[in-house]
Amino acid sequence: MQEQYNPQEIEQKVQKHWDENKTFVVTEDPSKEKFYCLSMFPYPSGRLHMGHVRNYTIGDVVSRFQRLQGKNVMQPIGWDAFGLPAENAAVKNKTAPAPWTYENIEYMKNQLKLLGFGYDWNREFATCTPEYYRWEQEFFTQLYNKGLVYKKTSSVNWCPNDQTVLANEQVEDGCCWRCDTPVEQKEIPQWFIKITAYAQELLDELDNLDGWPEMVKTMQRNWIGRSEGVELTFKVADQADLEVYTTRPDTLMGVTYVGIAAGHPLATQAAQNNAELAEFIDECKNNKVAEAELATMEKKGMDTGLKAIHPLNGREVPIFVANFVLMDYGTGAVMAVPAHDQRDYEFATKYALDIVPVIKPADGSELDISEVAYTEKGVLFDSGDFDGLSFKDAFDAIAAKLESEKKGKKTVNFRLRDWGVSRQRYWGAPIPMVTTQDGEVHPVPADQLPVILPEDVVMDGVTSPIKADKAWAETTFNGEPALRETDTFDTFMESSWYYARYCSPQADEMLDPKAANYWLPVDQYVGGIEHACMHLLYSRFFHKLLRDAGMVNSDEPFKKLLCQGMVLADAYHYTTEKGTKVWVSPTDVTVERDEKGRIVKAVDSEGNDVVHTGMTKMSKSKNNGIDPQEMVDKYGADTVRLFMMFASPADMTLEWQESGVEGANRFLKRVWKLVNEHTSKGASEPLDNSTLTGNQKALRRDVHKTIAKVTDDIERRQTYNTAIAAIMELMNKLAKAPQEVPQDRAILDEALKAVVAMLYPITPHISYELWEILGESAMDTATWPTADDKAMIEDEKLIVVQVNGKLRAKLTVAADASKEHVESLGLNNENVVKFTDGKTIRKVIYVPGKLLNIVAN
Ligand code: ANZ
Repeated sequence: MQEQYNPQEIEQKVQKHWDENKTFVVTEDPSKEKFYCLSMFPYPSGRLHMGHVRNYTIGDVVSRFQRLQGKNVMQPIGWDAFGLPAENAAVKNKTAPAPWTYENIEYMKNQLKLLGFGYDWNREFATCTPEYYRWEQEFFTQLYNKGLVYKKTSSVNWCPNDQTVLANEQVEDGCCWRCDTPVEQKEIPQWFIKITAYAQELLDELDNLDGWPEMVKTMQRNWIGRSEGVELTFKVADQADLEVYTTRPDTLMGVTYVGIAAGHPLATQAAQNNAELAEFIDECKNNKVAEAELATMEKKGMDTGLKAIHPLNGREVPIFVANFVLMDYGTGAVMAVPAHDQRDYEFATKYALDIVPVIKPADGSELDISEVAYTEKGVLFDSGDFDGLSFKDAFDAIAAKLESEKKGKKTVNFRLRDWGVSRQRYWGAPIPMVTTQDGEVHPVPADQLPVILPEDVVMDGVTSPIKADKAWAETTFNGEPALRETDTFDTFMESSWYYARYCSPQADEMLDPKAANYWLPVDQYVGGIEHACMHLLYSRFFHKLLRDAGMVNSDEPFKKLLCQGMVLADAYHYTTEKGTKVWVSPTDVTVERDEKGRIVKAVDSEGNDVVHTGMTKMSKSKNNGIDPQEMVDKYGADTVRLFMMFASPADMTLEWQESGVEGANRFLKRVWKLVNEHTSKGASEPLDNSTLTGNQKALRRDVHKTIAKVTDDIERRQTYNTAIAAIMELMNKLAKAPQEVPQDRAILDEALKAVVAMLYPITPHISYELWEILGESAMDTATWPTADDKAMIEDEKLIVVQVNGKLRAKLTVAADASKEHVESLGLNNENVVKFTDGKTIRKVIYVPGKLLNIVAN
């Protein structure tokens, strides 16, 4: 037995034990209930950061808890290993992305082990290896054969100086990050997967995801953006018909012009003999706008000179190219109703176009469009046969009329676009397609997969090595010369199915359906909210593709989702003479606080006064990241884990405070001390319930109530912080509990075992060690403590007696005492009588087991 808690020694020993015994390696066992717990796998950037530590600690707590519940728990880990940072690092360090990535993986793997996460390391893989991406390549070719993949030209960021495509992150303030040249938009052919074919299902099934945070579901619903509207036709003299999509057919009689996107064929047509218009179109194309900016950006347009004929009243309206109309939404054309749409209103005001109101407020109030459009749904007027109709009735009536005249029909539209998976970068999985000399594209036959990405390359920082090396692309297809696709997949491809590959990571096929169907769906997924849309939607989509390919039999990949909050830390800076801000790491700052804990002075290690800007997300730019490694070295992994789980609810932001870490460390020392003091006195005798005194029973009641609360907090409420608080409270009571007679020791023995077991998911190393010290064996296969219902029953209750709202007496009664009995005891209590004497008792209210309230005057 050891006097001092020595985390480094214990953690090393226990981790070695886990490694050697392969404690967390699992296989399919149909006789056991399975539990698949997954934390989003890391990008191997070099070192773990606190965000990782929080994410992985939560996942590990869930996994270990489920393990003690007797389930067959799989918790895998791997590496999301492709991506742009590796290319940048390779250029900077004059290496290739592959060795940089593999080195980082080795380093971070060791860091994960030092934190004691219970992973099944046999399932580890990195997505940048051909053993992984070959299945993705094969699957892509199958999707192509099913018609779910197509090629289309689409715009990319283009640096005309470097002659290269830029990723969005490489565009800074509209300019190339390398040479500062203004970035242009360039149309190039790219590959798309038809996620839109699954839009309705992706939307509908959100309703079944009870274990997902409402916020994430809402974000996905908005991202998918289903809208119901009408597609209708405007005739254009001597031109093809112009289709528009509207969600407000009720406003049809208020149309005063039609807006088309710069990329619309009609715009191209009109620009042929109109140089000014052609120039304007070019300008629009180069200004890529995010959809969110559409509402606020300056509205610009130009008349095409063409006229559209209104489908119902036959009037001619002008056709404008307008910068707020998107080419790839709806039909790329809008019927503009300036009186009732704000964008149209601003545009019409600017270009002096007519504004014709046709909707008025349903409540009879005055219509006012002198400053802004009236965009509410109301009642129609000046709309001929449709006057007086409400939105819903007008929608149906106008749609029916258009339909009967073959001028339009109801349609559903989605904001969701097909998934563009081509990237013009090197460090990604090659897209397995070839082009023969006749210009035809073909998927690479399965027996020629994988298309391997060469790893031994030299990066010049501009051109992808597989684009620079012409020989790489040369191949044959059916004996004929062909060229390979030199674009690589979006790295979201790899992260869309890794959770499924973990079920059979070595299988000589994409998935072993038996293993996949045993483990899937993931029971608990843990990760950052920043993935609410892209990753979590693409994975849901991929799961449905896998299902439709017969590989899995479930509809959704993740049953429950927990999005952990960000980790924040204090940020400090000073300003140099030249006016630049220098951010100073919080570990280099000494602060003075006032009696309320507010910072009154902060100085860095060089004596500079620094300004405290509050708690912000740990980030490089604010230099306020705390290195987990340093914390583990200083306090041990268990302390870091405990602090992380205790400092705030898992889904809320966590404020990193070293004083809090020290507090967590002190708590573990107290647990260590109490267990050791207890066991140093030798074995305790068995518990004998029948002989316990009132105080002993009360302490046992606390123990079992704590077990019940902690179990519920961890399993159902997922409020790990309150579970830990309850354990801490119990520990305080145990530390004060008398140790005079043998049954005192028997109760403490039971209580300490419960405390150690309940702490195990959170602080597994110290628990492992203390469990042995308590004379038990193998914590990892122990069972979670169960609350004893009988121990929780109170045989006595304390009743507070009030007279006219003031406390006058406290009564101890049997827990099952009747209302009448408690009332009579209360009313006859000496002190109560003093305040009721001579008065009339008006009312007696009894709150069972708690309170007796007497009203007298
Ligand atoms: C006429 C109208 C009148 C509209 C009115 C709105 C209000 P959601 O709900 O997002 O589907 N629209 C259609 N295609 C567009 C495109 N390619 N680029 C920009 N805007 C486009 O939006 C549908 C509405 O957005 C449509 O309904 C159309 O404007 C516009 F008082 O048509 B509306």
